[in-house]
Amino acid sequence: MIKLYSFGPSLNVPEPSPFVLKVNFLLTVSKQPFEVLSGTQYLQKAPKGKLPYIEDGNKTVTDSFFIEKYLKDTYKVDVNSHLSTEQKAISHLACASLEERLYWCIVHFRWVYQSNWEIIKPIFFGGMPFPLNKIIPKVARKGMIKAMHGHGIGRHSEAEILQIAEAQLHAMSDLLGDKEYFFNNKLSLLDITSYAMLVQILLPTMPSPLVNLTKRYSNLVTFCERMHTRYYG
Ligand SMILES: N[C@@H](CCC(=O)N[C@@H](CS)C(=O)NCC(=O)O)C(=O)O
Repeated sequence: MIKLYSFGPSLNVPEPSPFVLKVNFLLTVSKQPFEVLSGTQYLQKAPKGKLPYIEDGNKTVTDSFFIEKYLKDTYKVDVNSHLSTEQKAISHLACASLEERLYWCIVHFRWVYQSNWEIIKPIFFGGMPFPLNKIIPKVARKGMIKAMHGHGIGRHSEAEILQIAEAQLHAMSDLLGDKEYFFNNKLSLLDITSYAMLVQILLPTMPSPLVNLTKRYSNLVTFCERMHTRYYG
């Protein structure tokens, strides 16, 4: 059976990592038997130092991109099989854009935005014994801020990060329109990736300018609620 290594439900979402949630979603809809192993200890064991990764027998696959490819190659799990060549190309570019841009806006409003950091700190690190519960959050936050600087998002002001988020949400909203799914009235990877991102903004009780901005796109809010009820209700 496939083992999926994850953080585990928190912040009112099935998974606080959009990448883990994407893989969980893919495995769920593929009806592939799988087991979820949750906990931050798996981050230390992760071959690339990030979650998700999966184990399937003696095979280990890391990164949601390679896991998606592995599931397609090995188990013929292909949620994009109903897409035209052009739709596949749009889907690929849109998913990559959400994962490389919108994701980092979400990270900013979790790890840098002070009032939300105060919320996530006890949730993510509160279970650690003293003095680790004092040291690890500081180290983790510093590491995240360094990663954000390396990526580039960390060099922008909050107002600029919101402009980046707005461009992403606007494009997503225009592409979805009043449809139920992005393409052909049927679930595809872009729906899964979009849901996995949007739910991180809309479901946790962590107010921020990013939440207010996202709520202005009513079709995205409805989409996220519908996907959540249908697949994780
Ligand atoms: N490209 C990777 C991204 C995975 C990723 O960024 N995971 C984050 C959680 S959302 C992580 O494990 N971060 C831990 C760290 O950077 O120390 C994928 O698609 O799986």
